[in-house]
Amino acid sequence: MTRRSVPRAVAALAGAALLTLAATGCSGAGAGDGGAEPTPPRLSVRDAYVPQPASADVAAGYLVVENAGSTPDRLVGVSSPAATVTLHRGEDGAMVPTDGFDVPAEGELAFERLGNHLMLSELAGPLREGDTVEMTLTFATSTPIEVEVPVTSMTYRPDGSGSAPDPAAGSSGDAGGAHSGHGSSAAGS
Ligand SMILES: [Cu+2]
Repeated sequence: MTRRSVPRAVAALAGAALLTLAATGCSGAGAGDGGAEPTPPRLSVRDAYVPQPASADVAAGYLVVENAGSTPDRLVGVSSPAATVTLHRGEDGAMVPTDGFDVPAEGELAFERLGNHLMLSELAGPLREGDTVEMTLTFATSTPIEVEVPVTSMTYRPDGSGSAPDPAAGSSGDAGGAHSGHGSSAAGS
């Protein structure tokens, strides 16, 4: 289940697949799955968060877009009343603006720290832990999805992996909620 993103590889593959499809006309990806009708993209969003920014001007947002359908889609834009949101690709520590991110069929598009992220600039006001940022995600195919994204502590990570739990992070110390225990977030549907 640890299918964390391999952003560049995935994007490249998906791009190639799209080109192939365009070149060959219609018909499925030809993946010998005989018979099964392709299902349209079925998207959902989870693990959305904006770490409380150190800056008054910019912040970053992260989330995961899941696609339960057998057709890929593409995130082409994000808007919010709280900020100007642009899509940034993280590459070797640098940020590169991009016009979209592919959401693979029966897969997921994952934004994560030091990687691809939503760049929030021109903040309408300061963002503090406990705030909520409304975002509308726009896709090439699917209808837009609205998400209420919680502003978390600066060091928050959705899975706690990568770094040991920070004992100094005194807030909301839900000890014991090992997996998926972020019941307090208002995100979702
Ligand atoms: Cu950025």
